Amino acid sequence: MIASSSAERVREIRRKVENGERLDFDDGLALYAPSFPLQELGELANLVRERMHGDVAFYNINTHLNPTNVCIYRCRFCAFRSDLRDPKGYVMTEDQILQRGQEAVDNGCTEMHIVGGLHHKMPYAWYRGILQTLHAAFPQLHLKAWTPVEIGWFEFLTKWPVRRILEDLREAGLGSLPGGGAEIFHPQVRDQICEHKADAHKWFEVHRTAHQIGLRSNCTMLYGHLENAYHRVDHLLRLRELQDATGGFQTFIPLAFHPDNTQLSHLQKPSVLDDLRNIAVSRLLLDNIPHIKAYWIMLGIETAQVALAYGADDLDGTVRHELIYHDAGATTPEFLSVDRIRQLIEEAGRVPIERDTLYRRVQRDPTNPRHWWVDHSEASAAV
Ligand code: V47
Repeated sequence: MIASSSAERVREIRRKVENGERLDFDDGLALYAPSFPLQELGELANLVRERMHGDVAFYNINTHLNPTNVCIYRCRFCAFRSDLRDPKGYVMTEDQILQRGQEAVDNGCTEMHIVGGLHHKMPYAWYRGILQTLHAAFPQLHLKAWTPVEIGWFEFLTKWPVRRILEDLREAGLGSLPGGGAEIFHPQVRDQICEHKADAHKWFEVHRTAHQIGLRSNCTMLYGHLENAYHRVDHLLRLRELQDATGGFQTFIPLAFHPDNTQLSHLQKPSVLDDLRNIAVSRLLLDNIPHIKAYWIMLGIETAQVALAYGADDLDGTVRHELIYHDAGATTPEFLSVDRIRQLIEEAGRVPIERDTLYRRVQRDPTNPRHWWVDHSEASAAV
């Protein structure tokens, strides 16, 4: 039974969503309150999702590359990082990186997602060289690489401004920026989980600059650790504010915290209900970001499938070589085949559409699926 004031709040939010009005901070807090029925929240988020994308659900064929796990930082939520002298630490050679590029192309990948640690000894030229080597060998593969945490580190190494670094990386082959490193922007939480690394100001400076020079990027929020609803709403509205100014974000990915092997291993993993609530609230608050991604690696396949009815319109991709979540206890498979992803989307009552990193529809040669091209016809333009 919902208290009458809560019921009124639900009605008011429903009215706003149905009329396409923007939700405010207090609405965000109300959406996160357990008294806001999850089913109704999902229904509203689905209304917006269908308004934006109809029945379509996107996926891509992609792979991950983490060139090193050695990192100067010790973020409390991270199970992936290693100390310089720890036997777990690794640095990939150029040959290994090229092999991964070849494997990606052989598997028909359109995208490689590249992030890693801030290695104590590797110069900026090494990070830039990874892009240059891959781009020269596999020019069709979109390189979505480096977060503001790495870019901030490159700033320190080169003493160049952010804009010059991004332009230099783009020249080397950078296609877009992934959404990582955002965690929770509010200093009350950020100072407890990753106090040394790029703060909210730096994170936004990098994405703003990327958008200004014409690069697209993604954005994320790591939830389910020390933050509360206030910090989550604050985080989402900061993203919405930058998007109002630049329009450069393509997709938002809520990331559920996985505690195993981290300094926060005493915490519980967020529940499926919290996962679905986060998907739905982000669809409703981020009215200006086109896509909401249900990252199946992190949510689990079943929850990601349900999320397609709670505001999400994208499942991410086939994904190979993911380490960040698997090191932190994710039990999802290492990889999903295209047939399986399409089946999951169809079972959820949606129409699967393969996209590239920039959400353009991809066509494949049925006799040779490794051969692909972007469909530029107007009828097939991705939303
Ligand atoms: O920034 C690290 C998170 C992020 C853990 O742009 C953890 O398309 C949960 O940003 N439990 C990196 N989360 C991953 C990321 C991403 C993933 C998929 C797609 C895209 C995209 C971006 O992973 C980090 C951090 O927020 N993370 N450790 C952990 N133990």
